[in-house]
Amino acid sequence: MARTPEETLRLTLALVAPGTELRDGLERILRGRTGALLVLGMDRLVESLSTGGFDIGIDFSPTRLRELAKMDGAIVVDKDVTQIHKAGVQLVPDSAIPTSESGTRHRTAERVAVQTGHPVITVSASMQIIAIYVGGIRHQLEGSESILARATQALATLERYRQRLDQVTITLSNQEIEDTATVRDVVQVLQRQEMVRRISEEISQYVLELGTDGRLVALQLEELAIKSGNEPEVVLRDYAEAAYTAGSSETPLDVEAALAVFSELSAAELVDLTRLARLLGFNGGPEVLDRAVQPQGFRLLAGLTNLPRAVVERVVSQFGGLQQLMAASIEDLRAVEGIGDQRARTVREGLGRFAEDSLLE
Ligand code: 3AT
Ligand code: 3AT
Ligand code: MN
Repeated sequence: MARTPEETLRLTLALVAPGTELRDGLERILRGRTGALLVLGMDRLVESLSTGGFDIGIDFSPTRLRELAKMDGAIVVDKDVTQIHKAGVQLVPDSAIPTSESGTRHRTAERVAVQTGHPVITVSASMQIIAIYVGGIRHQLEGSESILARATQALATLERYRQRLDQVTITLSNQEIEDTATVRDVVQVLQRQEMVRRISEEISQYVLELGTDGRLVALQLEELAIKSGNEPEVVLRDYAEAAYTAGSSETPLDVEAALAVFSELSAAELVDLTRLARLLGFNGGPEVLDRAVQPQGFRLLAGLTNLPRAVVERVVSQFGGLQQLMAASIEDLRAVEGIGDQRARTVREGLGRFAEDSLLE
């Protein structure tokens, strides 16, 4: 399947991240002030746009790249940047392709990127900048300091979002145990999970661009990102029957479809709790937020250690709701396939602990 320009850009950003041979070579060219025009991909089309120059066919290295960049013309490497195929070539892309650049190097780069679909990298001799062209996109590389500054700010935001998510998650768990959960409790968790996910995604992008300069950011991100078992999917599954049971919806929720809609919500829709309630099948005004709902128990069960997914599924379908599950004895639990003495006790004690914790709150 063809990649979108955005996906290709992401991959290219990883290829030129600090710590890579390609970045090393580009930095050398920048310091040498010669400039460069580099095509990342070799095929018949690139061949047909190339005139003059030399067929090289050697392994890629940063110093070789720097030496070849002293010549006029473009350098062609393969898409993984392991081989240098050509140097000193003049590229003649279709002049009908519009370009907003002015210098001949950059006009050529923009056109070749559009025409071939390969990423094209320029090092400007006159402006001392490195740019990546992919499809119609131009992305200027930044120094690690400025990316780190933005990453640090985003991490601080993530930390606040994560704290708030933890709060609303504890609240939901307590209400579920006491059978007093409302639509509001549920959609608040969904909202906070998605806010955490979105800012985490932004930070992953910085980590990719930072390469070896991003190790610390990557560690902090890992620590603050959403815990597995507390994803929107689990919450949606827990309440897939809720609107149906309440008579607000004709059918149970299609969790996959709801997830797809959820991840596409605009920032404005995401802060609107009644919009999120509609996602669960509760249509109407703010009053729907006070409707009582009961979970299936997927999320709380997932929080108990060592239970394989298949066993969680069976337990949930056996009891059909968290309250019934809370009322189940060890014998009841042991009757479920895949649940022996040990697991029955784990589930029983785990749920008991949730109940105690919730009374202590
Ligand atoms: P020098 O001896 O270096 O001046 P050259 O033939 O090696 O000439 P370069 O590739 O170094 O040429 O290009 C130098 C500048 O000439 C770069 C660009 O501003 C201009 N230039 C080259 N080809 C074209 C073109 N087809 N249209 C407009 N300007 C061009
Ligand atoms: P700088 O910012 O000055 O580096 P520019 O976009 O102003 O880039 P120039 O016209 O100054 O570009 O050309 C600089 C060099 O770019 C000249 C030549 O080595 C290379 N170059 C320009 N056009 C082509 C082309 N069509 N194919 C290969 N190399 C080219
Ligand atoms: Mn120039």
